[in-house]
Amino acid sequence: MPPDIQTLLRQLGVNLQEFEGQDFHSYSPIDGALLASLRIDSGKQIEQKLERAELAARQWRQVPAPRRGELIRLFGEELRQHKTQLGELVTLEAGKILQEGLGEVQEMIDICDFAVGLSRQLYGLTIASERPGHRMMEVWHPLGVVGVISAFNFPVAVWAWNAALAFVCGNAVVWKPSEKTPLTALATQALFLKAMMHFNAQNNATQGIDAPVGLAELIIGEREAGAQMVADHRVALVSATGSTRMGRQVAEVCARRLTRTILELGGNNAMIVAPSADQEMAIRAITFSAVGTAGQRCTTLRRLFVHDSIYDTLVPRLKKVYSSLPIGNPLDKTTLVGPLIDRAAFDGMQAAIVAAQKEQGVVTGGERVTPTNTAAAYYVRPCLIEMPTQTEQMHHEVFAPIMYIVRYSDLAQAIAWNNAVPQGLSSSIFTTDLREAELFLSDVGSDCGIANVNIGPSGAEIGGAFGGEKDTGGGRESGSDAWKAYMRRSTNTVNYSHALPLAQGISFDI
Ligand code: UN1
Repeated sequence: MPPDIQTLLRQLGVNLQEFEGQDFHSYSPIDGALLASLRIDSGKQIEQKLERAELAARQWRQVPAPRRGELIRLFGEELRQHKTQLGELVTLEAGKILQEGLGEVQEMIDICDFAVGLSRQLYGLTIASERPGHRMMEVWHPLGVVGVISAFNFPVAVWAWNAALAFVCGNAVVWKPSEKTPLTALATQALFLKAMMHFNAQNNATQGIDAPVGLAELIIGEREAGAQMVADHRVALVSATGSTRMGRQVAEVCARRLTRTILELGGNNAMIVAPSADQEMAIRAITFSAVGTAGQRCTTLRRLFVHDSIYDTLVPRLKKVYSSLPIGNPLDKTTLVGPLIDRAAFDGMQAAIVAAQKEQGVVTGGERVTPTNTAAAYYVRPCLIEMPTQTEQMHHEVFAPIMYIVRYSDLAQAIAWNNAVPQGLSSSIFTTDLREAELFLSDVGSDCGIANVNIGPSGAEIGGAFGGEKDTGGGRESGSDAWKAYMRRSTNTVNYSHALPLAQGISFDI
């Protein structure tokens, strides 16, 4: 039985009637069915949300960081309790297979755990002062309001990577989700508000400071709504995930008002399969990275460089795997490839296939398939395109399951191709040769934010910093020390002596 949207939303704490209207419609990519018709926020409502968020940030920064972590711990609990429902909603609204919908919620839980630990570790430094009787230190303070723009393909996890860190760092968060996935955003917001309620109930007993109204604001709207948020002087950091075109616009506006950004934009991720590779493993990794989420991850494998000596065994085996991929309803347990998000994605894919053919590409797959009751949806057989060399078309990110394959004979050439595209998110090499692996990871190897050995380019864990270089935008989210982007650094010098020595040995006697 497919889950019923009304029931799911109710279980997740969303009263849909509150948000219903005729401004825009949310359709399921599974069968094109209307999921909900919603109101969009007016400019004035967005203004009020930003105002509330600013007031909330001023309050929240007074709460000790480990206590802020407690709120995120409670939110993690809500996610654990509602993992199945939220995962199903992700599948209904974004079309990814259920395992991936659940995996996405698991990423949210993982980042909550990470952020709870982090809330006791927002470490600064002490620095050796050159002056006697002086102490220098570095302290991290909250920024204020953090604006998050997220894309349809990870409709809830991307918000969580940003928001969980931003909250423990003492900020309020205003979220503008993709207009293609408003329901998962409403559900996430409802779960967060529930965690806030539990947090504030604890405070009744301990007389702590409450999680204030406005700490998490959600903007339902289209492009203009995001633009209003990005341009607003109260937003101290904009973290945006989506196309390079969108990111460039965000960067321009933020640069003008000298505001920080974290940009996580297009990827055009490659894998090199070297002669010594474990081919069994490589084939599994290639298939998951290239066709998982129907090729709609920013980390999706899009370019495959196969060594000449193994090309004629590996590529036919890959074609065989591709020919029997289970494509269909993402709620079915046996499905591995769900639908594309919409018709525009399908059209973009078909145009890319034609462009690659003009460049002598030899195409396998890529055609539309229509499982039962899906006439209004867009399912495709994932596509392999064998190219004579790395061509112009391969420099573009096409958000669909197209993988270009090129033969190489010299590793230096393959690494040069890996780096020759405008994007720089993720990359990988399959090899058991230590020299090749280390070269790929070295200063002269992959120029991407993520470089893996014997793992595909997608499916990163939350513990590492996530993001990439060049047209990918340069930002880092999620693990490692990415939290520092959500805080401002203050350098403090304290003089505990009775003299006033100046730095640089300057004497300035009056
Ligand atoms: C994205 O597609 O925007 O590494 C994020 C991965 C996931 C995140 C993808 N953890 O594939």
